[in-house]
Amino acid sequence: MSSLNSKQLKDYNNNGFVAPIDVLTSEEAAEIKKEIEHIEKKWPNELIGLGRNNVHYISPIFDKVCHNSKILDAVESIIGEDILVGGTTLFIKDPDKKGFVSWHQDAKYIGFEPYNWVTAWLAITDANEENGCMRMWSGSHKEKKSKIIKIHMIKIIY
Ligand SMILES: O=C(O)CCC(=O)C(=O)O
Repeated sequence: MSSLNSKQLKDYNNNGFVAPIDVLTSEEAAEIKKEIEHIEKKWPNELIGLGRNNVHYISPIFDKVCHNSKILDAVESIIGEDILVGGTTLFIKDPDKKGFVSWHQDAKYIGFEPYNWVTAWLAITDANEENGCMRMWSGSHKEKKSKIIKIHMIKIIY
């Protein structure tokens, strides 16, 4: 079922993104955060580097996120009902870490062509400019792929 209205679709086409979309209840967000903390405690070296990719393969909680009907309905509004999850990535922003994600275009790094896929960026805790929210460069999807290098929540690629 498509869920984006015509204004949201227009925003998506003009800006390259649509936000915010209310997806998780606070209970669901808390469950996901608890799962991350559980994995970090039980397997302290797993959610590091490439280990942050595709956690939905091993975690039923993350698998559930991939099947979240609110996300899928929004994705369907853009690419239709034939949907495949291409991967998930965790961007864990611990308060004591100074890391950052520089400007980049996902198309340059993800490796799927043609570029008819979408990504869903999902905040598990409150995200703001002080603690590391995502910033989008409005309209940059209409420009050629940039030469900006990616240095380094959940991202789900549909
Ligand atoms: O969460 C961020 O700050 C960046 C996420 C990101 O790079 C991405 O979704 O491609």
